[in-house]
Amino acid sequence: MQQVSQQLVSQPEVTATPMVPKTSMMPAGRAAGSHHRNMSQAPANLAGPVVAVNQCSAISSQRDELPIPRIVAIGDQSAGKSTVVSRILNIPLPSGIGPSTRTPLHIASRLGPAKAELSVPEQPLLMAQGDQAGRESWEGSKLRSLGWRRESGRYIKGLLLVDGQWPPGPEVVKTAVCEVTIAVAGEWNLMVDVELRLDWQSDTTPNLDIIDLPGLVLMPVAGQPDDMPQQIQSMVDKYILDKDTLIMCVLSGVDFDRYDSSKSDGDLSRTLVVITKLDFYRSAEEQLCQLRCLQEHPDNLDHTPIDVVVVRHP
Ligand SMILES: Nc1nc2c(ncn2[C@@H]2O[C@H](COP(=O)(O)OP(=O)(O)OP(=O)(O)O)[C@@H](O)[C@H]2O)c(=O)[nH]1
Ligand SMILES: [Mg+2]
Repeated sequence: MQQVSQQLVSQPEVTATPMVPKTSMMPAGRAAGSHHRNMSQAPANLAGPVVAVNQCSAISSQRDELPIPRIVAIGDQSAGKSTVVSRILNIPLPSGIGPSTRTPLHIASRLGPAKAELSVPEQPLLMAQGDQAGRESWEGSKLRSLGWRRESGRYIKGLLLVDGQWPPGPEVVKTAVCEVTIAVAGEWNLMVDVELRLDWQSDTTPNLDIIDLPGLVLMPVAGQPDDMPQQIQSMVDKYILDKDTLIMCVLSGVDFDRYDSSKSDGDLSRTLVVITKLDFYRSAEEQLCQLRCLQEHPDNLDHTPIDVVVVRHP
């Protein structure tokens, strides 16, 4: 997890706040396990790095078996989740005012031969009831008219040009995500728990799973059922349940007061906080003041997230 955090910080447009990463607060005694024999020879201030190097060596032989890091992006609606995910993986994704992400989008980024495919399970695109049950719905046939194919229980759209050239054009992913979102969730404001999967592979892409979720809301808007806020919360709860998943909690810099650690893992031990939109505050002083608000937030007095990073708008 710390490694992921460091990758984020090293993005050109990202700067870190002074908050101390949780992993660096580990007591030296606990870090120096008996199986790290070199520890006794290391100067005290190098203990941490030496342990880390030893641990890396110990696991390097099992490297192929290490699980792919998995990050889920959560936060309030329009906080900037998709924008941050776009920047991490360099994939232009739909974003904008109002509910933009309306289904979970699982991006499976892998190192390998060029491949870019968006897919969705076929079930929501089949007729549910009546004589026609199980047959392709109007939305399914519309998708096929837009270049999607039906294969192995899924609707799939290839996003590379026929010659397989990497990367896909700048609008291609956005367009495909919008097409399939409309097919499974309708034209308007509905959110549905139907996971889209983007297989994204090239010789320059990292091995990483990121899931971009719909944003949390307090109240339903026109066209949404009354329990839309609870439905979205359930989606988030389901995705953050896995103890090996890192939670990237995206906060708008203009809405700190709405931060609530109960929306994430309670003790924040799996949470990385990303703060967006500080550019709304013109002066550096105002921006610092907002950062202090977060650090002084009661929820954070007892718990420290893995890291807090501030992202700059392009
Ligand atoms: N000024 C400014 N605008 C931002 C920043 N980050 C995102 N935005 C804008 O905020 C709007 C919402 O961004 P999204 O990335 O779609 O937000 P989201 O959290 O994914 O939204 P939902 O999927 O609807 O929950 C877009 O118009 C972005 O361009 C930022 O740091 N500064
Ligand atoms: Mg979004």
